Amino acid sequence: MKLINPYLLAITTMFVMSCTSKKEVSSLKDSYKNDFYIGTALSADQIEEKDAKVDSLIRKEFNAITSENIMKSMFIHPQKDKYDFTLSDKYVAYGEKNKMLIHGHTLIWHSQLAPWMEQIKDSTEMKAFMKDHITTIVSKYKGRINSWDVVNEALNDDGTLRKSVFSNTLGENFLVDAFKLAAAADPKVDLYYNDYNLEDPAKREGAINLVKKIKAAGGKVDGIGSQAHWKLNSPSLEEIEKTILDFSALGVKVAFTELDITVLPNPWDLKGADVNQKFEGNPKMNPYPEKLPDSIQDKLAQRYADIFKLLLKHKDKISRVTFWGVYDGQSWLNDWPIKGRTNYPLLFDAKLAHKKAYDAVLNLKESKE
Ligand code: 9MR
Repeated sequence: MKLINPYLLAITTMFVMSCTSKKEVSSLKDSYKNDFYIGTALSADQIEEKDAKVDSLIRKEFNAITSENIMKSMFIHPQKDKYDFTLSDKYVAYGEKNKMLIHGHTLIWHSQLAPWMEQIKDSTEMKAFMKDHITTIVSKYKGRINSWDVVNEALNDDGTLRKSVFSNTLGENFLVDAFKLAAAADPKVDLYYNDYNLEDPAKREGAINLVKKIKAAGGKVDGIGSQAHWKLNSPSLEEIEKTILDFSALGVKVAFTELDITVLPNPWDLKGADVNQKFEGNPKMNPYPEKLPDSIQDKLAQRYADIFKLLLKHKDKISRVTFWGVYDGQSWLNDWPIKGRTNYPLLFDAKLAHKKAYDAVLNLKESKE
């Protein structure tokens, strides 16, 4: 009988152990630490660390955070002479405690405005509002927040300026004013324009023109955020790549700021994230209420792998990739465009377990390192 070589056995055991421990310590943020920040949007409960399991997942996997809702105008500035910084203070403290990149979302957006803001009638009132709102919030967190979405979703899908209380009172100049005010309040913070469907050529062109105009008028724009609310088969990798190249050619950073991938049918073929679109439900529109079939799970994993492969190719141009939520159960896509569905757009499932898509994103790195 042949004896087992003890030397060989020790080497093999060490090898197996090192592979296992590597898998155990792997995380998104560590695997991508030399490429770009990996972020997540945080809900109010997550900022307040209400669920210890979710909290340890956030701290393990992500090194950048965005406030999903709590810094929007209606929450942070509910009345003309009243700000409420209770949750935003906790949010910034959370990011500092965990040494994360802290992103502020968002200063000027037509949606989730406090009712009193909707009543602003003319340019004088609007200028006064913007000066107070932007200066107060940005100065308060000066040196503590790393980057801001200064203006969110100013464009229509055809690339023209969206009608809003801002454009109605100030025209396109509201963007120039917003970027100037933010830079004056914190000259070192990174300032972003953020929008969805930017991979569509017409809207992309609109964003490029907007950023050029803001810069030409003396505004500082450091980056463009493509929200990246995407589908299994669109936008194409070609359009995503063009977007990265076109934006970085403007001399700004490119961030993917609200990444998620819907797997549910959409009869209206909606793209992006216009929050004004709401539709009544239909059971046929909710085909996977219990479990995502393996075939779709595989497609989702492949889609994420394809996307991250492309992002890695252009890592020198990309500052941050942020998922819009930590796990599937909390995603806004369970309630949009139809309320009460079960969607599977992120890398962690409703029970916080890794999905195939998570492994696909990590494997891109581990096969190389
Ligand atoms: O995820 C957010 C959801 O909880 C809110 O109900 C919704 C309200 O407008 O906003 C969602 O986040 C949006 C983000 O702030 C801007 N881009 C589109 C996002 C999805 O609607």
